[in-house]
Amino acid sequence: MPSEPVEEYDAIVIGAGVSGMYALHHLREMGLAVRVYDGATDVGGTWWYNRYPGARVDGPGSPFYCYAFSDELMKEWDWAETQSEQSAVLDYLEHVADRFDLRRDIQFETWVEDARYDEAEQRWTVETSTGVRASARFLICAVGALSTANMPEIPGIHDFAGECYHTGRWPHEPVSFEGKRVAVIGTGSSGIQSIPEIAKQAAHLTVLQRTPQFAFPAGNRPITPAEMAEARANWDALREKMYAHGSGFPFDPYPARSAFDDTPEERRAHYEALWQRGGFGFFLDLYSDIAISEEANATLADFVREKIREAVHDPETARKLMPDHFVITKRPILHDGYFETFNRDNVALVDLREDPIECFTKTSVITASGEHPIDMLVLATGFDAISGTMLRLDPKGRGGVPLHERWADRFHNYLGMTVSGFPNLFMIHGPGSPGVFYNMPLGAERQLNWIGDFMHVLSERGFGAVEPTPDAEDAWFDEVVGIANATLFPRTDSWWTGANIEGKPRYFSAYLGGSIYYQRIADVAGQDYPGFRFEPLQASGDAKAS
Ligand code: N01
Repeated sequence: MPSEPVEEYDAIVIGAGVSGMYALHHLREMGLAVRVYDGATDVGGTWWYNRYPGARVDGPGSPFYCYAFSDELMKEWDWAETQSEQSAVLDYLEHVADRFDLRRDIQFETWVEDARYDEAEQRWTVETSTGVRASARFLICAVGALSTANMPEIPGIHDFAGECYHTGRWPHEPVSFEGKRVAVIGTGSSGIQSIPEIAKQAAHLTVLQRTPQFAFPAGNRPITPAEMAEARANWDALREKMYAHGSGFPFDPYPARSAFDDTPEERRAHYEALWQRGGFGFFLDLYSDIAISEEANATLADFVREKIREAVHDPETARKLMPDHFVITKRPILHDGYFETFNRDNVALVDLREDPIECFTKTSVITASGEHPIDMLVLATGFDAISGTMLRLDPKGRGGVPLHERWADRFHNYLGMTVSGFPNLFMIHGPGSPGVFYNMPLGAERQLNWIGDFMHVLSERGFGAVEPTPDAEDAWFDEVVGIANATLFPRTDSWWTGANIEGKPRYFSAYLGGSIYYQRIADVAGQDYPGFRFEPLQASGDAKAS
């Protein structure tokens, strides 16, 4: 069969989620020919896939979990709640796609199955699941930091004959729990958001918990019209605040006070006030040493453990729910009635540390203590995060070397966006960037603005290819790890450290410096891009360049 002709673009974007949508808009505004591929049927990425019951923004939330590039967009969109439901975020993203006419350059239901760099042409060629082949000078990987589902390999799990859903691959058709015996594996954000909702409907719910979690009141509430009007009226100043704050949200600067600057009574009162207020602001108004000092951390951990003890009636269940890691060193979770759910008669908790899963049968899960008959299994088991989807794509760089070889020991990168041996490839929210530690729509915008400027410089100066030097990557690694190692974060097993995926390089791969990162990349541009190696445009690449 003759192969499809190769479509030619300036840039190919993989992924039509929050980052890919802005990549398309921004690069198209620059006058580039751009094509986006996505496996889903519409825009939204993570918000298209994660439709499990209870799915909501579990970060600082609306109205500032949004794009900041368009004043009109900010001013015309109404957010209903501080912790927007998944469907509300998806509505917003669909509106963005309509408003900026994005869909005409996106090919949906199309997986990029292979991406290869051609050194002579200085271009990337992609092969897709629909047979379309395309080539472009630049490859933008907007593949998502939390998009490759972690499917646990437990003996017999494939024999289980009941319904089985991963929270990150939730069906688009309604799922009914009525009258069913359901088991949920996993008590991260997805588990803790969905468990109270499933418990309300199911005949019986068994929660299979490997690691107990610290969770904080979501404090979700309606956003009043007056609040929306105020946000719009002050948008310029709020956007400046978003740019300045380490989280990318318009908060006041982090407090500079140590937990031990207060008396135990004052400290408790401070925690109690934050607890009553709820929401992600809890973590932004904490003491400055909570993530640095074991002793400071213990003051908050003890406070939350006390709250769990108060919420859960059965002391034995409360004991099993007691987390023992440093608080906030696994992704902090916002909950709405999670701990109280264990007071229901139809909910049972299995502590897998004491009572591990042995296997699944057609109709049950068997743990060391016995058999639990179930009709449905919900896998809230998370993702091969941050690097996993880049590795699933596994682009082939210079000499045909696949990324998985380059990343065998660690996720070599410079500025969290580029990889040596992979010229003209840019990652959004990849390892080495703040990614999940920052307001992700704003972070994507800031990275893509930087990338757009860089592309412009390359074409102005007649360069055909650019990539970082291995030395620059090593120095960046030292910087990323150096910042993380000054905190307690790397000392806890989490998806941040890669500990949830067997065989994955174990280290804290996100840039923890918040807005310092954006200053760092601006400085690199201001100093004319130290750490990069440039290659003149080849004659053969010239013919296809825009
Ligand atoms: O995944 P997780 P998630 N046997 O990795 C357990 C974002 N998010 O989907 O802790 C038994 O946090 C695992 O146990 P352990 C948010 O950033 C955003 O919940 O590894 N258990 C853990 O309890 C979040 O942090 C939103 O010991 C197994 C759970 O499964 C990130 O996504 C909503 C197991 C996985 O928790 C990931 O959250 C939801 C096994 N074999 C999520 N394997 C919104 O903003 C794993 N576990 C809307």
